[in-house]
Amino acid sequence: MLYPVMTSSRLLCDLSGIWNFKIDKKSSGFDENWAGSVLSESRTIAVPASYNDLFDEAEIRDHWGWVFYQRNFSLPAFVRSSQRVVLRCDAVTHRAKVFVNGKLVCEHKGGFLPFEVELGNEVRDGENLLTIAVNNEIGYDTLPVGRKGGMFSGRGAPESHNEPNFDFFNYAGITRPVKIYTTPKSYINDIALWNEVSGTDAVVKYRVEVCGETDFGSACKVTLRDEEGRLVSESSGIEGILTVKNVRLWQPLNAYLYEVTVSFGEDVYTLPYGIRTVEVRGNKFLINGKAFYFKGYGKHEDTFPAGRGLNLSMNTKDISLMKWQGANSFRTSHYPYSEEMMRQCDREGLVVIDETPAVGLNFMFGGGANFGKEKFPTYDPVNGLQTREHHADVIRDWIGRDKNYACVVLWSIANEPDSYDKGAYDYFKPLFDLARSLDVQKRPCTLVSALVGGKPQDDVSLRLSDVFCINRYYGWYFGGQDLVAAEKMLREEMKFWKTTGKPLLMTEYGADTVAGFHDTVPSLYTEEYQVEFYKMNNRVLDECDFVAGEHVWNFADFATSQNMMRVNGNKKGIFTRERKPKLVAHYLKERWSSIPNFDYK
Ligand code: BDP
Repeated sequence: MLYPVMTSSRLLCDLSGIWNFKIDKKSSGFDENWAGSVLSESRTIAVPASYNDLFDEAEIRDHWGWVFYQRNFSLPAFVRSSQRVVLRCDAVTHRAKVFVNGKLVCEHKGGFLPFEVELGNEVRDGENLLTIAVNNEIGYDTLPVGRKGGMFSGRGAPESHNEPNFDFFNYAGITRPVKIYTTPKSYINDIALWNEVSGTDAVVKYRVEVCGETDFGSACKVTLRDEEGRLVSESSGIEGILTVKNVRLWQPLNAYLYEVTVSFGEDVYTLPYGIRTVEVRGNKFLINGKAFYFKGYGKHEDTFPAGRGLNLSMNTKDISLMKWQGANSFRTSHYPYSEEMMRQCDREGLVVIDETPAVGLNFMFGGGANFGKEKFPTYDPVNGLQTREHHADVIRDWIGRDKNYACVVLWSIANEPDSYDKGAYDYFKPLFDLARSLDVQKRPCTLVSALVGGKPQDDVSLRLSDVFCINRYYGWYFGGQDLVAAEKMLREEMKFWKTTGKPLLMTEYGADTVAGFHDTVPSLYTEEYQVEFYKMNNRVLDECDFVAGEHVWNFADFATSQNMMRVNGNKKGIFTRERKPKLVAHYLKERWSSIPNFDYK
């Protein structure tokens, strides 16, 4: 799906701003047809944002079920008569029903990817009433995975609340902008770009999907311009190649973006495109033919008080901090991030491991989905996960959205699924096949593995992934405060990964650290311990020539559900939630500044 932009043929209108808002306490909003008229007793709310932290009421923060958002819009008559009008929601978490003037125009499941609907006769002259009902319930059939109720359900506590099977707050709402854009009646529906580089030259291949009534192939024209706007190459037809002599490559932290413009009939669409190659060869991860070393973080879209709401200024700040620290990459743990962030990373040269919202696909975690109840295997056909089809749909939409970004170099199909169970191969094999068939750039695929419920030797990732990604907490959950023992265990495990002959990325390792806690000797939760923890782990990683990168957990402290393991959220940040550095931030800055992006190993 194309990111909506304004061009000489398309209008774009961002409906971000102040909307009306009401939580559906009694689940009566649909029966009472709230979408059919102006919401009574509503309050105002910012869009985009998660609603949870915007009001000072536990009832709203912890609400389970539907909430209603509403606003008016009107469209100039000349636009409606001459163009297609499309309503696009960039992300509504987790489920949405969209109504225009009381009529249901579309429904969507999945909280981190865009969806859109063409508006026809539903739009009338003058004011139109737009209502978006949003649901935050998570279950065995949603991504991320959770369940209804909690550990005390059935013992007097209310059943109706979310029990996430993942370690981040279940923020919900209209978390990214809602937009209206227009196109001519015959229009460009999608563009896929990929490239080959040989020597100093490159060819960019393209495929355009068009809809409408014009004479297809011949009416499509494509140009490629350099950053100064000079024409580099042109072609025609819905498929073709663009030749680029003396190519300027997109490089990590040294981005270069060409501009591809497609015109079809009256329609025009322009997108930036970085030319680079990605390849796994032996135990190296190559970008533009050179062995890249990932330095960076697992992150979250998590700020106060917007929750997971698009926060452009914090994204800018985060990129600045990453560069300050000498990092070159991050993973979109544990869901696809906003398109604005992806486009910014393309511009800034940040390398991205792009992840689906498939987190919590694991019934082996102690306090997780099956707490206090009978344990079922994760992939049990009746009582286990019911996410297969949805996971496939998500992969289609996710690669459809992110396929052209140069910054994306690796697809992560899931985070810490139950990858040791015998059902894992049957679950994941079709999803890997699907991702590989959809991506015209043929990027490598992976899943991110924990060490819960099996041995590395039995991990299904060994049979499916091009690159192995592991989350390991030696010196925290494993080995606790005994860094000497933890170091031994990590070194021991690394012996196995060396035998695989493929690159290994440490995608998570970290220790909870409360900013301001100090000691002369390293003790758990202090800033000094976090430094010693990373020094120990990095010492081992540095010994391993097959380790192609280190992503610390986490970039910043973040909000989680409340529980005894979390002191007002997860405190493994290198930065606080407000983005102030902990002691370890300076250690990592020194380390990463002296590690080159290429040929470190
Ligand atoms: C890993 C998860 C991550 C958690 C982290 C932790 O991938 O989401 O936040 O552990 O415990 O298992 O801090």
